[in-house]
Amino acid sequence: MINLMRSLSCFFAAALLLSSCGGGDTKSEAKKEAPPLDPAAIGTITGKVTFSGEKPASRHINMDAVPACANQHKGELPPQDMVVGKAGELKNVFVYVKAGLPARQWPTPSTPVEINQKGCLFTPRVLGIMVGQELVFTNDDPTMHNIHPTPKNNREWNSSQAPKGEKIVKKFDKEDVMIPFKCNVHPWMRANVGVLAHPFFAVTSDDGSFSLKDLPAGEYTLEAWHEKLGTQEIKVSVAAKETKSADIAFKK
Ligand SMILES: [Cu+2]
Repeated sequence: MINLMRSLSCFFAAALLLSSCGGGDTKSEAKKEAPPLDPAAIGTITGKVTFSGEKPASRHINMDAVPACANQHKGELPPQDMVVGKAGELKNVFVYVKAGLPARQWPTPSTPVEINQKGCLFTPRVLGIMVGQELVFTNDDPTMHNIHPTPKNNREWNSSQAPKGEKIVKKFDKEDVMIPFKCNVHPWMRANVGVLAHPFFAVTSDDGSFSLKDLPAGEYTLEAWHEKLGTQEIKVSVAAKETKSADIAFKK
């Protein structure tokens, strides 16, 4: 009877306070950070992303209307949305683990990531951050910029930044692959940010390479995202202490 009374009062308390009874607060328990991974049980996936075929149409950037920015570039500025090397090396591909990770919490880095506006370009153009990690915007230009993300899962916002103005610090509280950013003043300015709840993502460099380090041994689905070419998925398994090679090819 006492147990029944306790259960009932617990039920009503829960209904009134929207809090759980017995077994602790599972939400806050789930948020506790898991212990570090065993270094003997992790591996690396590394690879190269290439593009073959006919390049999709891509626009040259003409910023003659803004001499303060145009002056910062020598000659014609090549397209930024499709950067391909001589052997098809594809730059600015966001590669990340889409599925296969163990269910656990991954600590949010305390170091922020930065996007600078210089010569009327967002730099870097593509990057990844974790949920809750700080994203800092700086403006090195002697001109006003505007930062305007249009997310799928996070709140849309829109902030203007004065010439060489105060930095703007933002966070995203939900996963989002990818968030497009634009500048409402300069229509060619674009950036793309992937927000994930884990740290297993990379952006390909000039040589098309990427590396996903400290992955628990397992079988994964990787997705590669490119702003003009869309997405590709591959399955890769990595064993403990292994460095697995996994190349990704985009064709058009
Ligand atoms: Cu701008």
